Order: sequence, then C-alpha cells, then structure tokens
Amino acid sequence: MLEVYREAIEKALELALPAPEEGDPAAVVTEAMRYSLLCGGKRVRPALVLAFCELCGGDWHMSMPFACAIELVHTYSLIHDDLPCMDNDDMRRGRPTCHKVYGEAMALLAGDGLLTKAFECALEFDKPELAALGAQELSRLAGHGGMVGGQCIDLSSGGKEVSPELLEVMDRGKTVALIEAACRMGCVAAGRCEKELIFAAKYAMGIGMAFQIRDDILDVLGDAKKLGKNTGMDSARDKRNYVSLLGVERAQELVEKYTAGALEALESFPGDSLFLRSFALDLAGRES
Ligand code: GRG
Repeated sequence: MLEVYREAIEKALELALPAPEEGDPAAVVTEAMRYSLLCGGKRVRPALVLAFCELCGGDWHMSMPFACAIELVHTYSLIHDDLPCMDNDDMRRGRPTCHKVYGEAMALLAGDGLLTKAFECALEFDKPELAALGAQELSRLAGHGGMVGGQCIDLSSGGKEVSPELLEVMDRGKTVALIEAACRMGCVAAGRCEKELIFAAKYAMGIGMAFQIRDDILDVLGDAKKLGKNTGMDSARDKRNYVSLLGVERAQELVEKYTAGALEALESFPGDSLFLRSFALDLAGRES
C-alpha cells in the first residue's frame, strides 16, 4: 500500500506545484520550491494522512489536499533548517541543499512559498468546514506551539547540557508535531470526531518520538549515502540528543517502547490498522 500511496502523492505534488510558465519573471522561486519538493523524500507524513483517512472509513483519495499540504510544510521546514543561520547543511535528500543551488535569499523565499502554498492546498479540500478544520490543525501544530517552538528550543540549546525532559519537549515540537498534524488531518478528512483525533495523536507521539530517536541513532551509525544527508552532525554541532544522553543501546530500547505505545493506540480504532502497524514497525528499524 505504501507504494500506491507514494505514487499518488508524487503525482498530486507535481500537479499542486507545476513548473513555471515560460517568461515568468518569478520563475526562479518556483524552480527552487520544486527542486526541494520533488526530489524523493520518504513521504512519511502525507502517507500518514492517507492511511488515517482510510482507517477512519474515508476515501483516501479525498484526503490528498491535506497530504500535499503537510509535505509542503515539511519541505519548507527542511529548507529553512538547512540555511546557514540554522543548521548550515549542504546535503539533503541526496543532493545539495536549496540554498547551495539557489542562494540563501531564494531558499528563504522558497520556504515561504511552500508554507503559504500548503494552506492554499489544505483549503482546497472538498468540504469547506473540514478544510478549515484541517488547516487549523496544521497551523496550530506547525507553528510556535509545535514545530517552530521545537526548532526554537533546538537552536537555543546547542552546546548546552539538556535534560531528558527538555529533549522530549524539543522533539515533541520539532518532529512529533507535524506527524501529529498528519495523523489528525487524516481523521478530519474522514469526518471523524474528537475521540479518534485523540488516539491519532497518541499514535503520532509513539511513532514520532521513535522516528526522532532512530534519527539520532542513524546520525551516529547510519550510512550518509542511504540517508541522503551528512551524518555525525549533532556531535559536530555539540548538540545533545538521545544517543549522547543514553547511548545507542538504550536509545534503541526507547524506540521500541515508543513504537509499542503507537501500536497500542491503534487498538482503539475499529478499522483495519495493519498498514499503520507495519509502518510503525518499519520506521523503528529504518536505515534511511
Ligand atoms: C525551520 C521551522 C523550522 C523547523 C525545522 C525539519 C526540522 C524542523 C528540522 C530538521 C532536522 C530534524 C532532525 C528534524 C527532525 C525531523 C526529521 C527527522 C526530519 C527529516 O524528515 P524525514 O526523514 O525527511 O522524513 P524526508 O527527506 O524523507 O522527507
């Protein structure tokens, strides 16, 4: 199913952000947006939108505007995170980062363009009331109370000792928040109510934390070619993470613990959760 979802997501993203028309004086910003968006991310977050819509009894095709919206926000966050004023990375998704190709100012604009385009996409959802709800979820979780807040803690904590509690707050913002938005927006697309949204958030907490801690492990043990980005970056920047705090073995134990929490959350859904179960298990052992 993941391949079916991924193929549909690629097509929808291409349609959402077509190549600029010839003679467009602002073509370069669209090209920079497309450069980062259409180059083979894992599409974890949009796949979660589609899968949660299906789990809640909806037609997953209908939730595609939400799936595109979440990938647009995710891609903007990667472009901005890679800028010299933030993490200063030169490789992403297997190729030079946006600012390396288009320059810093254009990369900043490309991120802005993707973020604003995301809300245009979300609001194209077929039912206006649910479109507004989905956009609200995305805005709340991507903003200062979610992903932006997590990034703020990340930037302020470089080179400092960080408690496990603060690390969790940071990762809940930086990583879990957007994954939570994806799961909850899938439920919203299917017209589900508060009860399902709460269990979707619980699943997101489990896989989101597991995803981030696995990311910390791969930063130490992973293969840069497979990952499409440089490794060893947290220690090079003197940043604390779960591996520096606990070591690889205990960090992987935490990955398993959070994954078990995600699987437990799925038990509250009457629908077929086989895909989301194996998705959680695959992410817990991912190599890329
Ligand atoms: C700049 C507001 C702002 C936020 C940046 C995305 C992010 C927040 C920081 C990137 C660094 C990082 C380790 C984030 C944690 C989330 C994460 C592991 C992102 C990478 O997501 P993947 O692996 O990437 O799903 P692909 O390329 O596959 O989509």
